Parts: sequence; C-alpha cells; structure tokens
Amino acid sequence: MIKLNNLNLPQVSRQVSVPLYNRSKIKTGIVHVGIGGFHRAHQAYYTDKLLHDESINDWGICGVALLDFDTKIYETLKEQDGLYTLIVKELDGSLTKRVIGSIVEVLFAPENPLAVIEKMAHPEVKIITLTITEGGYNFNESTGEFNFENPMIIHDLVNPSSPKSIFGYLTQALKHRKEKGLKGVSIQSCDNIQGNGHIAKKMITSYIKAAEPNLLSWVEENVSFPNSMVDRITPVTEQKDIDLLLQTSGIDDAWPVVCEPFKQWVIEDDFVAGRPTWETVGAQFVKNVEPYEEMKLMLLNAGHSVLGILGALMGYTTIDEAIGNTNISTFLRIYMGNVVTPILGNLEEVNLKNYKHSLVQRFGNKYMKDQIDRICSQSSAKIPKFILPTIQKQLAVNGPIKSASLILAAWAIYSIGVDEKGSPINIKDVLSDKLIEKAKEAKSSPEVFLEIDEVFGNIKDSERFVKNFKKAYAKITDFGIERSVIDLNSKVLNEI
Ligand code: CS2
Repeated sequence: MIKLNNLNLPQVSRQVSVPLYNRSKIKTGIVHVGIGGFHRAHQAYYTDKLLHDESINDWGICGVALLDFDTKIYETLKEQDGLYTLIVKELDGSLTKRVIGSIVEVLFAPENPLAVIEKMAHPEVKIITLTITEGGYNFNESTGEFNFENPMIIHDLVNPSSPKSIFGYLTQALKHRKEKGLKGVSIQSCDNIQGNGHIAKKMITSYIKAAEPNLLSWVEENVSFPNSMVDRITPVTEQKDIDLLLQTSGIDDAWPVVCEPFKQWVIEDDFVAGRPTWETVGAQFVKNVEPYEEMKLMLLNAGHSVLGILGALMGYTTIDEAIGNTNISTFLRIYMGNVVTPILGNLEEVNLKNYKHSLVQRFGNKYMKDQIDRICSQSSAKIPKFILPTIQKQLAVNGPIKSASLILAAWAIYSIGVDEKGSPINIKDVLSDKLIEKAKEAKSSPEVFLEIDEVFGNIKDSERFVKNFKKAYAKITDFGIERSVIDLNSKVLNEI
C-alpha cells in the first residue's frame, strides 16, 4: 500500500501514470476556487497534460477551498501535496488511472482569508478560475439582479478584509492588484450557466459597485471575463472507488476522482494577461462560445435533469438505470430532438446528430453509476438554467411544450419527497423547505408550485404553459410517471 504524496511518486509510477514534470519548479499562474471533483476531472486534468511540455512552467494551479464545508477536500489535498488519482471509467468497464499534479498549492479560505486575497493578487497569477456551482453566482432568477440580502454578502460589506463570499474575495484581490499597480487578470467561470463569463462579470461588478465603487473603472479596463463551455461527467467519489484503487493499484488515495472518458472545453479567447495553450491538449478557443454553451446546457445538463427527476420518481438510483428504461430514453430523445434542437443557435462546427447520439451513450455508461441523487441536488438552481430557457423559446413561437411540462410536473411531484414506490426522497436543495411546502400545496392545485418566483420567473403568466403543466400533473398522479411518458411518446411519435 503506497500513500499518495510527492515523496512516493516514483513508487506510484510503477502502478499508474504520474506527473513527469518537476512540480517544485512550477509557478502558480492560476488560482482556482472550488476544488471539487469536476475541477479535478477537467481543468486540472487539461493543465496537468499541458505541464508535461517542459517549456511550460508558469501555469500551476493554486486550489482554494472557500467554504467551511470544503475542509475535508482541503485537508486531503494538503496531506497529499495536491496530488490525486483521476480514474476514468471507460465504456468497456476498464479503468484508466493517472495521478494529476497540476494543483501545486492549496489554501483554505476560512482559515486564512488574507493568504487567499494575496495569492489572487500575486503578480504571477494571470487567471482566476471558478467552479462555484450554478447557484453560486448569487442572482435572483426573477429579477436577474444581484441578491444583496444574502447573509454572506451582508457580512462581506461590513467586514471587507475578512470576507466569506467569492464576491468579497475577488473585490479585495482586485483592489490589491490595482493598489500594487499590477496588470489585469482574467476571471474565468467554469460553471454550467449560459454566458457564464457575462454573468460572472455582471454579478462581480454589481457587488463592487456597492462595496468599492472607486474600483469599477479599473475593473472595466483591466479584467476580462471569458465565457466557456465545460464538460465531463464526474460522479461523486464513493468509498468503493477508493477501495478499488487500493485493490487494483495499491494506491492509498483518500479522495480520487472518477469520471467518464469524454471531455470538452470550449473557451472564448479573451484573456487580458495571457493564458495557457490549453488548445494543445484538446481545448478549443473560439470567438463566440454561446452556441456551444447552449447546446451543452439544453441537451446534456437538461438531459441529466430529465433522467434524474423521472428516474428518481420511478425509484432508480443511477442515471444508466434511468436511461436503460426504453420508455424514458424514448422520451429523452423526443425532448432533445423535437423541443430542444429547433431552438439551438447556429452550430456549424458541430454534428448535432452525433452529439445527441453520444449523449445517450454517455448517459448509459453503466460502469460509471452516476448518482441520480447528485443530478437532482440543487435542482432549483439547475432547472432555470437547463430547462426553462427552452420552454420560454418554444412558448414564444407557439412550439411544442408537452414534454417540458411533464418534466416540470414530475419535478413538482418529486419535491413532495416520496417516490412512486413509497420510499422517501431526500431533497438536497438550498430551497428545500420552500420546494417541499409548495409541492405539498400543489397536490390540490398544481399551479401553486409555479409560484416559486426565484425559480420559475414569469412562466406562470403563460396560460398555455400552466394548462399543459396541470394536465401533465394530473396524468402523473393518476397513472404514474412511466404510463404518462408512454402515452406522450406514442402521441408524439404518431405525429411525426
Ligand atoms: C450535471 C452536471 O450537475 C448536474 O446536474 O448535469 O454536473 C454534468 O454532469 C456536468 O456538467 C457534465 O459536464
């Protein structure tokens, strides 16, 4: 049994591939906030590959754990010198393992806020990247504006030098950069939000306007916020993954990351202070990322939510089980093909048919066992970004909305917290109390669920949508989700 750390790398290298560059010579050029599984399966993986080019030594990553909740990952990475194993679960069931070395430093913000601010304001740091989740941008879905009522924001406005929120940290770091006369920096969101760079910019500058108004013009001139589309399915690591690594390779890694073989990263080429040549290791730099983002969010992420919500109601626990049900997979194909595809922007460089086909294959990866629980968690932040835009666009052209209405009705029933077999569902969501309360009220009048404005915005104003939603709700309550799906599938298929 070999404990994973710097010292043991030569021994580990007899079992799996390891970083072949001198990690002690790598300078930190990127500060990344949010060192969860996704970052470690995606950006840190691409960067590790890049650092194998021996002419490159200035793009190491400093991983920041921002919240108290992140103590465990911070301690694990610290203990392992930033090293961890990436275990790719291939479609044929084989495992490809690789130790990733691009995270060369880790910081725990609650323990030492100043160290994080100083690192972000370090002259060698050129990019600050973020995976702070879809809900982390602190905007109100119904107004689109920054939420100043958030207790963390209230705290940060009063205690600027010991912030808690990402907005407080970034503001202080940018202020330090300005005061030191440093050049600008790029702030790159890697979260699943349409126009993630635009949203990051809007939210950060809203906060700065209130906290440090004198900084605004410097930010306008010196900071860029590139948009990007990120993709790699990364389930939550389970104890059995840790055990499997130990059994198959003798590596004692307290927190390896498991993921699928597929990966994609499309980035807007807008970096004020330079950037790594990630294109040499598979990323794509383009002028306009929006069509790629839209395609991924409305097909992959929405597809996940569809499989997750419908699957959870039927008592499934993994995504491959849900798509393994042919009625659900047919429903998903109809949703992707008839409802989403027509609203997508111009995607000249992508073969959409192949893309959708590959999604079905990726969702079906039965070795990955991606958790429905993971997919359904924080749905109140996901549905508005993954599904509502499609509905709004279809409503605007009087297009098909039946399957989308069924998805939202299923979510309303899911939110009661019991599946169709009578087993409890654990709703993991910042809005769980409200969701459950409204879901219970909705049993007698389903449209009440749509009154959660911070999730649904103004969708309840569409009579057509509300009518379809109520119909779908009644159908699921009377006949169950599978029969409702079969019924819808047969009607739509007959129409084509
Ligand atoms: C998932 C994503 O959280 C979710 O609902 O859809 O985490 C998804 O697996 C990633 O975006 C894949 O790139």
